[in-house]
Amino acid sequence: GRPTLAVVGATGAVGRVMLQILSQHADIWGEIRLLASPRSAGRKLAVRGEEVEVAALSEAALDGVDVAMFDVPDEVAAHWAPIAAAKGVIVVDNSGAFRMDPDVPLVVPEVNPHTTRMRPRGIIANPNCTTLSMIVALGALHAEFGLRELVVSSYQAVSGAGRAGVETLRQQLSLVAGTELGTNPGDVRRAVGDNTGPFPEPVALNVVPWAGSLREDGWSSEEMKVRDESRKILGLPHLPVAVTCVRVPVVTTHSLTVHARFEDTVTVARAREILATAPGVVLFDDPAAGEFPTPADVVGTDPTWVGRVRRALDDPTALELFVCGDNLRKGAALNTAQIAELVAAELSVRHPGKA
Ligand code: 2RA
Repeated sequence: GRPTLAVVGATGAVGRVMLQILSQHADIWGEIRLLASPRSAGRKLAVRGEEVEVAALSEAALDGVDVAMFDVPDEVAAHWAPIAAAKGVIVVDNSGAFRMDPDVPLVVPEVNPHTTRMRPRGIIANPNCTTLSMIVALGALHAEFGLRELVVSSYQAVSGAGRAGVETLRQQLSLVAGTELGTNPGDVRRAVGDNTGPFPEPVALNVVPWAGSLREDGWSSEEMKVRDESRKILGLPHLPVAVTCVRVPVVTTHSLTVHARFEDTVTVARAREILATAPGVVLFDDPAAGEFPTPADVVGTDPTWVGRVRRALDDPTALELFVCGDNLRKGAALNTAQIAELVAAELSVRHPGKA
């Protein structure tokens, strides 16, 4: 029969979007099993138009599974992905636990699909949502122009921090709506109180220059991920990357400003042609007509949207871009689903009788 899929972490922010995507894409899977922590077991979720009961993740729950998509905290993935792989399950993992492991490919199907098969541990990693929100557009430009340096700033949506991030923003917005807060230092903080959820500062009526945990020399874990993952995906281990990650009061869809320097002189005309034709990218760039992507319009869509394409004023080898991508779709669930679909196609070629 067709391959059996397990969705591990089915009840989370990404898991929910995953179930929608599985209901919208070609129906290539046999059984789809929904797994989560024991706390969520017994709940029923809709996938492919049917209610499926969530089971607790256990070794037995992985019996007979061909491919498992994991969207769980790093430590849960670090423990369970190798257990699943030892049972012959091919794991597509969206945690940070394996992304930089040299024996685990970090796959973006539009950019490096060939690496999917290079998986000695039986584990394939899905990149972080911030990297994914820009990398399809950058991969297309790199293939043509040869990337030499990247300078980026992110404008990250609160759902990147999961359902708790979304609940925190909504609650804070309800506390500040209709007030004149935002006019005196600290007034938003006092109104919001200790309720900053997964963020170090209030995110309503604010921007917070922080995502993730503290790393060496003042860098955040999110900034290190953008640098390390971009280098690995593009196959440019020494690419200079300067990055600042910032949280903004947007529910879903990460945005980035990008300064990309290339090997040689670039033209906006050629860059626009590449972006307009690259699979997975939409060029939406006509400032005279007021057209550029914004997260409020991009949310819920699949592609990476690119606007504000300009040549750097002081460097004819560099481009400036504004990029938006839905962090729960291409940034997480969609890319994971695309990888799993590549694996399923590979399995059906290997076992034609089974497919
Ligand atoms: C965030 N990228 O937006 C992170 C987590 N996946 O918080």
